[in-house]
Amino acid sequence: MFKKFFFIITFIFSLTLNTYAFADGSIVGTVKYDGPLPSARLIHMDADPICYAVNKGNTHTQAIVVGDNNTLSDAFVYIKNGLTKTDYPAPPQDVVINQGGCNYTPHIIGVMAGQKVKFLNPDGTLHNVHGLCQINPEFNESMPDFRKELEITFNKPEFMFQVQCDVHPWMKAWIAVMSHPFFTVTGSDGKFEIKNIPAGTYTIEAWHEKLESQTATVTVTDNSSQKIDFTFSEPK
Ligand SMILES: [Cu+2]
Repeated sequence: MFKKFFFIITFIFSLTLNTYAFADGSIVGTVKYDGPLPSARLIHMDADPICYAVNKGNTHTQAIVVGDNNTLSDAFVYIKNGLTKTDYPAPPQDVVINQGGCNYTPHIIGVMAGQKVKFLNPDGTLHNVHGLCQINPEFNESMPDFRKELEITFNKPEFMFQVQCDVHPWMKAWIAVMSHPFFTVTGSDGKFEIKNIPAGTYTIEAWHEKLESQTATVTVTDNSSQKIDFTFSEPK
């Protein structure tokens, strides 16, 4: 009886140890911008009375958005090279881009090939979702006020293409269609974390639409959290 109990305990302990020993690593860090800030650009929302009403007037935008301590928003951080596995399945969740307020939110997304992207149109005005893809088929879909959702699936990996609204020329978003799940976009705190990375040596890139990309090489080991910070300074 005791022997059997001892065996079970040893077995459970070894399972726990194995799970721990083979847990994947992660990469964390902060993205900053220390260059000159372009002046805020006026968006003429009054080109469309509905956009103007939702925003309660005209708005301003900045091509480069920084938070406290120069932390950079909308940087796309991802594994560029080094993965050995290639068959990562697309997650079942949709990635949503909201056109509310006549702006795309979020401004930049990553999605896996085969994963669905859903464009929402809550304002009751006309939009036109024009994807300037080159590897995936280019698309140009009208979304009149009554068309509240548009679903598009990109089947081939394609790094960064622009989506624009031909009705409201200030509306621009960016999409990266990825072959793997190791990517993220920074918020206003500039922080990023990419989890569940198998042990290996990788090239990590931080991409921003207006700034020269930054890369770093990092070796991820099991159970480790590697830290990399990126600082942008050069406009493209
Ligand atoms: Cu629009």
